[in-house]
Order: sequence, then C-alpha cells, then structure tokens
Amino acid sequence: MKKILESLGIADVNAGGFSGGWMGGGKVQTVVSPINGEALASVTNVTPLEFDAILAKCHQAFASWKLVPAPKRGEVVKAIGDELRRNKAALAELVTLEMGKTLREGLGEVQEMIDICDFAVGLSRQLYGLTMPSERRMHRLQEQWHPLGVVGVITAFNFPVAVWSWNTAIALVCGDTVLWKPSSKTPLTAIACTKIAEKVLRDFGYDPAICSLAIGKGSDIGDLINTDPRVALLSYTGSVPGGRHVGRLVQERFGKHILELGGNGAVIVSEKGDLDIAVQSVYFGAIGTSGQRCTSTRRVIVHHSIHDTFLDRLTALYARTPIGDPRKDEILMGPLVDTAAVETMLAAIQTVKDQGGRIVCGGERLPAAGGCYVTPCIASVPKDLPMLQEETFAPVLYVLPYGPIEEAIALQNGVPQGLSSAIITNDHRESELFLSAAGSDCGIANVNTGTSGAEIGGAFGGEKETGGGRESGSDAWKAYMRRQTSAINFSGQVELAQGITLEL
Ligand code: UN1
Repeated sequence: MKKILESLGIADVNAGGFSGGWMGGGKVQTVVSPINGEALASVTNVTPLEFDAILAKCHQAFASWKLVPAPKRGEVVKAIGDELRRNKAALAELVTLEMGKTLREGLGEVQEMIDICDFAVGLSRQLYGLTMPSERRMHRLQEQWHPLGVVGVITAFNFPVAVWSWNTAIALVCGDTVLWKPSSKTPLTAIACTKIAEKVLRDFGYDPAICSLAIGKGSDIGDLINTDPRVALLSYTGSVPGGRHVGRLVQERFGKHILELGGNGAVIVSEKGDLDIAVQSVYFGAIGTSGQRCTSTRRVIVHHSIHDTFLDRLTALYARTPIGDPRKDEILMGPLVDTAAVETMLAAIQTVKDQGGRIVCGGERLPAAGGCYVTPCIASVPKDLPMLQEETFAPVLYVLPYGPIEEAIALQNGVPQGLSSAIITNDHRESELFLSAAGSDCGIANVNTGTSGAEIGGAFGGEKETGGGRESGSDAWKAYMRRQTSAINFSGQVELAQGITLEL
C-alpha cells in the first residue's frame, strides 16, 4: 500500500490545496479505507483565506492560458493522458483503497480518464463555429467559441477521478482553467491527479495553477466556489438537494452551471428480450460499485409472464455474489463507502418493508473489518411503493411486474429523476417506442445493455431532478465556452437588418 501511495506522490500528511504551490493550513483529516478501516494518509484542508489565494491564481492563469492555441492546449491534455496510462494501475488501486470499488472497476475508471483525454485532443482541432447566411447584401454572419474562464469542478466520492477528468480534459482544450473541490471522502485520489497535471504543466512550462485544487467541506469551501463570480462555470456532481443549493447560488450571480444529480435507473425487461442479457445487465447495473453509481440500476420492470423466472435467476446470481476485499480478483462487490452509507441502506430497507415491499434476498450487514460490507438486496414491490421515487445510494433493487409496454414506460418515467434507463427486447417496435418521444424521458436510454457504464464519447447527464447538465463527449464542450455571434459588413454601405431604413 505504502508503495502505491508513494508512487503517486502521497505522503503521510498532505497539503489539500494547490495553485502552483501546495498549501493547507486548515483542519487535518485522516483518510480511512472502507476496505478494512485502515488509515491511508492525512490531508490538511484549505482555509477560506487560502482558498481565496488559490482561486486568484487559477483566475490569473486563465489570462494567458486562453491565448494558447487550442491544438497546443490539446498537446498538454495528450501528455496528461500519457501520464495516466503510465500510472493506470497505481491510480486504480488508490481509487479502490480510498472508496472501495473493485480493482477491475477502478481500472475502468482510469480508462475513462485516458479515453476522455484522447477525445479532448481530437476536439482541440474541432471547436467549430457555424457561419450563417446573412439577410443583408455583402454581409457575413458567424459564430466563434471562446474560452470561458475558471471552471469549478465539484465531484462526488463514487467516481473520484473520472468526473474530474471529463471536466478537466474538455475545459483545458477549451482554454479554461480548473479549480477542483473533490468529495471530502476521497481527497487522496484528487491530490494524486493534481500532481499528475502539475508535472505535465510544469514540463510544458505552463502555469501549474491551470489545474488547481481546494480540499475542504462543501459547506465552507464549496459555498465559496458557488458564490464567487470569478468561477465562470460550475460543474457539480452530487445529490439532488446539493444541486438545488448549488444551482440557486450560481444562478443568483448569473454564473453558468452543469448539474449532474441523482438518478433512479430502471431496466424494462420484455418477454420478447433475451433473458441472459437481461439478468446479466441488471446484475451488473445493480451491484456494480456496490450500487453507488448515479447510473446504477435501482428498478427492474419485468413483464408479468417472465417475472418469476427472471426473479429466480437473478436471486440465484445474487446469492453467489463474491463480496469482500475489492482488490482481490474474484471479488465482484466491495464495501460501501463508509458506515453511514450502510446505516442509510439498512434504514431504507426497513422503510421498504414498512411500505409493503417484500425482501427477496440480501440487505444484511456483514461482520467484517471496517464495517462497510453488506449483501446486495432485491425487493419485490408494488407499483406505488413510495420508496420507488427515491434514490438510495446502495445495492437495493426493486422488482415490479408490468403488462402492456406503455405501462412499463410510464412506470420507468414515473419518478422525479431522469438520468439512465434501458430496455431488454428483441422486438424492434418496442425498442423504437422506448427511444421515441413517447418513450424514456431520460438523458440515457439504452437497448439491450444496462443503465450504467456510459461511454465518454456521448454527452453524459439527465433530465428532471438529475439537473439537465451534460458533460463528457458529443458537443458537451459548448458549455465550457462562450459563444460569440458576429455580423461582418464588407459592402461599404450601411444596411440595417429586418429591412429597417433610415433616411439621413
Ligand atoms: C456517476 O455515477 O456519477 O455511466 C457517473 C457510468 C459511468 C459514470 C457514472 N461511466 O456508469
């Protein structure tokens, strides 16, 4: 363990702030692994005064970074991607140590970081603006995309490094600088990533404050980011209540925001689908990352004719789930992030029972070191169970039957969140209906694959209480830039738009 920490530049005590130099004069926090309760290292949080200095430097760095040609900025992102390739195994292991996802998922998370760097390098030569025909003679109408400013990135514990990279790789090629506030539960991975970016920026001779870091609590450091007008765009990943708070504060100062909030993923399993695909997709979607993805499968809506068969097969798979130390190859489900998450899960299961749900399997705390291990839970529930409306960030899966496909779609859409959804069917009409305007209302709608594991090439995010933001691939980069529309007159005369004339 020590060797991994060392190879990523993590010492016993680490400063939690960076903006060209490392600092941290605030509260000391010991990071404990959910794997076994062992202390990994300590971090000193930044004080409000230090935060102000960090943001000032990050803001200052924007003045020169925005003038670097985008393809040159892309070269920096390419080097960050190379550095991530070199450090993939160690960084994945640190992710596993710090938040408890399995090593194979940790490796997948770092792969997402590498992939988004590659995507951003290509994008650095494709920040296209449109030209439009002008309604006036010898005029041209065009738009350009310019760098925006400091992008504040507030991330959650469950994807402690990938979400930073989706935002940072895109922000950097767009000419923005980044100020990162990671979850207080995962500061070490944030320090490791910032050190990687620091090295690359120094090697290139750019200001390392381009990738700044401020570790501290949401209620103090987070709110300083939310309210400071020097932060042009705030990309926030977290809970719905958190997003409501952030959104309000950022809107108040007319800042821009990207909100990635809760999900409540559902899979519709049609009787016309492949049962093997259904069982496997639901299984990974529900137990992957111990049910702590915003894209996790929380609900399965199964055609009544195959409901019992599906449930039996899934329950058999649940019973065999290898739970334990997520660093071991054979383990498919590691611990929850901390004991508070275990308590939340157990309380949710009690509520499900009180509301008339039947626990089919799992939902127990396992007596293991660290106290964060549970068995994944399946509950068979009525369609109107109030808990179906809520996102419990744990491996609790609700199974409910449907009749007509329209009913399944209505059930899938009948929750406040709108992130990820899927249908398992070989019936072309059903899948097209699901993808149509009458179908899923989510940002992600998959066919014959589960709700989680979105690829970086697409825009990631969702509707309704999920917040409406999009990050990562496709044209999500546009949120990280400011659009400028220009009318250019080369006629030698004045001609007003909309046919307005002036006799002077
Ligand atoms: C999240 O849970 O916040 O689609 C992000 C997925 C991952 C990202 C999840 N690529 O499951």
